This record gives sequence, C-alpha cells and structure tokens, in this order.
Amino acid sequence: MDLELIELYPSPFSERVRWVLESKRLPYRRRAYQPLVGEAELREQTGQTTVPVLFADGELIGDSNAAVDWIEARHPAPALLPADPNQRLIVRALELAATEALAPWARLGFIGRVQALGLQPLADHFAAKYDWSLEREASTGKVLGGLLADLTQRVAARAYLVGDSLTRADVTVAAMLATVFGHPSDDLFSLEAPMRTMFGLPLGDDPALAPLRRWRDDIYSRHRGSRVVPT
Ligand SMILES: N[C@@H](CCC(=O)N[C@@H](CS)C(=O)NCC(=O)O)C(=O)O
Repeated sequence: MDLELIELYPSPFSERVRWVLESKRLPYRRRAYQPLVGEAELREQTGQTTVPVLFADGELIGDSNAAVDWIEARHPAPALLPADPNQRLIVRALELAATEALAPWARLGFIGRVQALGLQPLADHFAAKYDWSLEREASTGKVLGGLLADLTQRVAARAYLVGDSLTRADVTVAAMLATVFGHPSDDLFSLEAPMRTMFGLPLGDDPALAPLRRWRDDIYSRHRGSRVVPT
C-alpha cells in the first residue's frame, strides 16, 4: 500500500481525507500545496487545480469525495459508511451538503477577509476561482441558515448525525464547519494565530448555533485520534 496526500493544511477538504486515513490507521505521506504559486505545478503533475489529491497505489484521485470512497472501498474497517442503504444515503447527502454547499458558501467569508486585508495577488485569485463577490458573500446566511439550524437541532439531541456511531457524515460535517466556526482549539488542531483568524463567519457566533459548535468540538475530542499538526 502506497499513499501520498497533497494537501493544503488548514483546508477542511484536506482535513477530511487525513481524518479518514488516520481513522483507518493507514500510513501516508503528506506533501504541502501552496495556493497560487503551486497551482501550475499541481496542474502539470495531477491535472487538478484544487487539493486534496490522493495518490493511492498508482491511482490519482483528485477530489476528497472520490478519495474517501476509494479508501472506504479498499479499507472498510473500521466502517465509516453504514451498511443500511437508507442510512448510507443520508450520510452521502450530508457529505455532499457539507462539501458542495456549506464549505463553498462559507469559504466566501474567508475570501472576503483576504480581500479586505488586501492580500494580493491571492485575494483576486481566490475571488475569480471561487466566484466571490460582496453580494454573494452577503447571501451566505440566507443559503446556509436552514441547514445549520437543522444540523444544530439534530446534534442537540444525538451524539452522531446518522445512527449510533461515527460515520463519514460526522467527519465531513465536523471538518467543513471550520469555515463557519473557525478551527477547533489549538490543543485539537494546531494552527498559527494569523491563519486561525482568517476562518469562521460572523454567523458562527450566533448563540443558537452553540450546540453545533460544541458537537463539532466533542467529535474532534473523541474521534480525531490525535492533535492535528502540519507536516
Ligand atoms: N471538490 C473538491 C474541492 C477542493 C477544494 O475546494 N480545495 C481548495 C481548498 S479550500 C483548494 O485547493 N484551494 C487552494 C487553491 O485554490 O489554490 C474536493 O472535495 O476535494
């Protein structure tokens, strides 16, 4: 077995794949990607313009959803997908809600911060790449409000999003919530202060969402396995 992950350390998409690999106790090498300056080389080597990219036993997997499926199919224990088809469908729907809606919308807040700080040329690069505008950023709350409220209601009453044990839905939603609440505290996720301040939305401070934040922190404490650290 030979596994190498090209990652952007603070990105929840990379974090999600690290978490799945580590849950299954799979040894892997890590290679850091640097936005903008590393993009031409990434495209040349992998055909991709985003990370994570997983090299897995000779295959190149350029998307975190495909990567976690590859891992689950070949390394099913401990299972992170339920056997029951209904539960499995809910896990997949939650994962897609988190990776394709929650994180991309909440990321607009991150890009807005990069813009406001005038961190060029990164700011304009991200704005163009991820379709940022002040107007789109301003509608994040409207788009995500219902999903965040429903997630909060679910985890206020139950330890896990689906069933009675950890699934990829928990891993993925917990990882993607870094875009809403910022990262978990430094004892769980090592991150330099300047980078830490770049993540999280004002709506993440809404007291109504506090149970969701507590759940995220609790899932990290109980299931991440060890403190997340850079390469
Ligand atoms: N659908 C992709 C999305 C990955 C993605 O958006 N990656 C971002 C991290 S937030 C990235 O590579 N950003 C760096 C860049 O654009 O240069 C996946 O699930 O892997």
